[in-house]
Amino acid sequence: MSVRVLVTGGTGLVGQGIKYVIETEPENSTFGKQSGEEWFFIGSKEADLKSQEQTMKLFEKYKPTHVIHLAALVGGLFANMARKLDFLRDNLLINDNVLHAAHEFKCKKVISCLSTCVYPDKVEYPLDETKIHQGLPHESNFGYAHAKRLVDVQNHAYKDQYGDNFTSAIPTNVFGPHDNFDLESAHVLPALMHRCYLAQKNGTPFVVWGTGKPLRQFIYSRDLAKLFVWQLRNYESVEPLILSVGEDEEVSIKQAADALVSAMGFKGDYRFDETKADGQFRKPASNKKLLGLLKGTGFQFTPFEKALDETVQWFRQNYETARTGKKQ
Ligand code: NAP
Ligand code: GFB
Repeated sequence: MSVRVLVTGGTGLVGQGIKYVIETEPENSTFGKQSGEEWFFIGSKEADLKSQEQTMKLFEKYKPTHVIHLAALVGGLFANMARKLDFLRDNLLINDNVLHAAHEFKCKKVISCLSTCVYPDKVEYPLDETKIHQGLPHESNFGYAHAKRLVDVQNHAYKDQYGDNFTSAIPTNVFGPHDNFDLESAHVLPALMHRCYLAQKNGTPFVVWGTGKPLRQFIYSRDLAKLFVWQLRNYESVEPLILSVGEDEEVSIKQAADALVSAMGFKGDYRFDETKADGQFRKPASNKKLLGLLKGTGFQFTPFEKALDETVQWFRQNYETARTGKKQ
């Protein structure tokens, strides 16, 4: 029985991480492509998933048996603060179209992507899979957060009414090659990497936004990719699964910026612009459920510094073609 995996959002940070893993891990290994599998990595140029018609045409073309649904309007804190309606509406449209098409085409399994920022801002820590709906998300990204939370509701409704095998993953903050490095819309690590690169090139100060005090957990895109491949093959519950490094890996924005300065070998002036927002103070996610399920797979997280080094190297080598926003 052939397996045809459609990866929506396949041209982005996480999608390209999955493509890298599928293409580099040994065939038929735990995280590698299995014989008989075909993988399709789709971007918005092939189909605008906000359109139901284009979504149905995409599914008609590929007839996927499985879907890893990553496509979304995605951005860091500042993009979310500026465009709450867009982040709500675009993602509602994309998610409803993809899940509807997956149902119509009788896909055997769909994993959709939430994010640890969907969690309530005021809830007992650590965040685990049972707490998503226990309060309002942080004000800074309520549009995106509600659209993403609804995917969990949609999954339960498809399961309840039709028995569809739809589930979701909840990654923490992701970074890696093929990220969005645009200075205004990107997440913190790619934005700082780009800003530090320009400071080094132009001999100007490297400015980090906010106080540097908020805390985050960062997962390397290529590690997250392996977890998606594993979840597609081994996880059969409708309940979301947190895909994150451990709570003990939580670092402050300042610690992350310090690690970046060292990875970039930046020797110039480095300071904080406290007039810029800090956003949510912390969102500590527990990966206990995941680690319990991964026993025996041999999965290891890449050490943060190593992952940062690999990403810096990729960024320097691909600066001309990377998504840096400079062409706009
Ligand atoms: P990304 O690099 O911005 O990639 C987004 C992907 O979605 C791209 O392939 C993009 O296609 C596609 N896309 C966007 N709008 C589309 C549309 N209207 N129709 C079809 N495709 C569309 O984002 P990412 O960081 O890989 O995020 C992937 C998933 O992970 C998202 O669901 C996001 O919510 C989730 N996530 C990300 C993070 C993070 O820190 N990055 C953390 C937690 C969860 P184009 O290449 O054509 O633009
Ligand atoms: O990755 P980020 O933008 O998003 O991180 P969140 C924001 C934190 O990094 C804030 C600090 O504390 C910022 O003050 N920061 C410092 C910067 N310099 C910069 C910079 O140049 N750019 C950015 N972006 N931040 C997002 C959600 O929250 O998490 C999204 O808004 C998404 O919806 C993402 O889910 C995973 O971690 O705060």
